[in-house]
Formats: sequence, C-alpha cells, structure tokens
Amino acid sequence: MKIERIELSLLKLPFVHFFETSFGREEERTFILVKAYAEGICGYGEVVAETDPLYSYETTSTAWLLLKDYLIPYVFKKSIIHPQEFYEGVKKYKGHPMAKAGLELALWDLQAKKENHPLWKVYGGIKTEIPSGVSVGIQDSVTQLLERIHLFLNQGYQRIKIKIKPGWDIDICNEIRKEFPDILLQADANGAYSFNEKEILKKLDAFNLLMLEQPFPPYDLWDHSRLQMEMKTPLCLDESALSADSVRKAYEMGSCRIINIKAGRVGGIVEAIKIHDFCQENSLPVWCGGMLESGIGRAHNLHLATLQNFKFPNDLSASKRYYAEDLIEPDIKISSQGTIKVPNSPGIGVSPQENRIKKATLKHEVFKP
Ligand code: OSB
Ligand code: MG
Repeated sequence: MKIERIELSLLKLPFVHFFETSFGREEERTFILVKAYAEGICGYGEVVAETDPLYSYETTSTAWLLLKDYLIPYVFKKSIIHPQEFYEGVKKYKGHPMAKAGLELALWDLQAKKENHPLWKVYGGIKTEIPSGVSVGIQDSVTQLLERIHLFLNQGYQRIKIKIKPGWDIDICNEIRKEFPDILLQADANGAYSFNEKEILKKLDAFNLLMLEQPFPPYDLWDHSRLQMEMKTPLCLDESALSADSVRKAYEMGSCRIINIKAGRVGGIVEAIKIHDFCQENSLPVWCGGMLESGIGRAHNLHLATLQNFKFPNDLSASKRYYAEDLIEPDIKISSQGTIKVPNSPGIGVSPQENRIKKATLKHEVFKP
C-alpha cells in the first residue's frame, strides 16, 4: 500500500477530573494524533508522549521532531509499506518508541481497513470482551479517594488501581482495606521510591494487593529483582519494560512476576506482541496499561488486549471516565459486569469525529512524498 499523505495534529483535551501521580497533577492531556492516507482510506494512530518528560524522556515536541525528520520520510521513501516492514525499517533509529508507535498504529489501522477486518483479527486476538479496571489518581484527601473508589465500583469496574508515592502509601492502603476488604486492588508508584526505602514497600505485603507496579525508577531491573526476592506481592513492571529484550532480562533476573504492556512505551504493536508471546511461553501473565489516551489510542489498546495472555483487568476504562467528549463514536462504554466490548468494524472499529478533532487542535501539519 502506497502512503499518499500523513498528517500530524497536536490536540488538547481537558480531563473530567484531574489526574495526579507521583509526577504531579494534570488537568488536561496534550498528545499527537497521526493520520496516514492510502487509496482513499485513513489510518489513525496516537502518540502517548506527554508534554513534559516525566513518565519517560519523550515529549510531544521530541515525538513531532522524530516523526517529521525521520519516520515520515522513511515511509515516503518506501513505496509499499506494511506495519511490520515499518517496524523493521525504523529499528536503526535509537530510542523514541512513542513516536515510532504512533505511526505504526496508524499503519496497522490502515492495513486492517484495507483487509476489511477489525484489528484484533488481523493480529490474532481471541477475546470479544475486555475486563476493565480503573486507575485512580492521588486525591486531595482520603475521603475523596474512598468516594471515587465507591463511584467506580458502582459503575462496575473489576479492579481499582491507586497511585502511591512516599507519604501516600501504607496509611492509604489501610484505609481502603478497612472500607473494601475484598476488592481487587493494586498500587502503582511510577518509580517514586528508591531502594533504600524498601522497608516501606515491604509493608504493602499486608494488603493483599494484586500487584505493585513500578516501585523504582525506569530502566532499573536489578533493584526490582532484589525487592521481589523480599516481597510476596507480585511486582509488575511498566516504565522498565522497554522492549522484548528488557522483558526477557527482567524474567531471567526475577525482577517481576507480571508485565504491563503499552504499545506506545515499547515502540508499537509488533514489539508489544513479541513481549506478549515471550511472556506467554514463560508463564509470565501480562495486562494492558493505558496513558489516558483518547478513544483512538484506547481503541487500539482494546484490540491488543484481545490476545490470549492478557490475564488481569486492564487500564481500559470508559470514555466518560477520562473526557467529557471523546474523539470517537460510539464512545467506549463499560458493561455492568465491568467489561468493554471490542469494536468489530474494520480497523480500530470506531469512528473518529473530525469536528471534535478540529476543535481540540493546537497545531497541524501535512506531509506528502
Ligand atoms: O503508570 O500506568 C501508568 C497514565 C499516564 C501515565 C502513566 C500511567 C497512567 C495511568 C492511567 O495509570 C491508565 C489509564 O489510561 O487509564
Ligand atoms: Mg504504571
């Protein structure tokens, strides 16, 4: 398929409720939307890089630069391009997985639309409904946090993930367990602890957590493996699970017992599937993380989560949990059983709304061969 045009848009969407992690509080999401056109079809992808380099070194500006100067020119240089080919071809450029993933996702959507199949069928998924969990940020008070947990449980979410940081950890888990002794509960530190704070983390073993996500900073595998030896709670890697190769090393070192897969973090669907397959062969369960994507990125995540080894509720919540008006129709809904139906129309299977995209656009650029 010859790509005739690629468009980048920088969009800003306000959250319905602020989202606070150990990095700080965000009131809105700014991200890059990628559109790739061929034969009258448009494929959509989303770059998960944020405005500031807090989750990883990438930002919306670095991703825009990589796309403009390297990744888009590569696509135009090749006259026929399959996402797999794109993955192989841009490997030579070091790093910048989020920029690569955004364009690869657009090529996957395009490919699936051309084959007239929903994405999940194109890459071999097996599920039609995805178990849904919700990631609850740090709140102004424990009361507010408990209220939000109540709200989400009433909406049907199968598990609650809370964000922790030094000072918002043990006491918070204690309060939650007093109110909700039996819910599926997990904690995500986004790398906020250092190894010399491990005695605090070990206290989390008292709360029967499903997992503890990324206690130590990104890129680390060694300290995670030392902590896992001393904790019964399974550790899960997010920021440190950078590629199939780093996941293999994490497995061999015993750095975790669970892997959070995000196509954006690892450079796209091809790498995400490699991680999935490696984990499946080695009995390491995975689940699908999120980066507060718009409905476009989230639809991609839903398709990915249809693969067999996704074994836990995912950070895939309903549109209205994030945005007053999502970019797609129909919006993503959660059933009373706490699941989300995988769209079955071709490609991502949902319809991006051009009028809403336009309204949210801060910057736009069109690229042609
Ligand atoms: O660590 O999983 C994370 C959002 C932005 C950046 C990092 C993370 C998150 C979330 C939100 O936890 C998950 C979601 O999209 O629902
Ligand atoms: Mg995380």
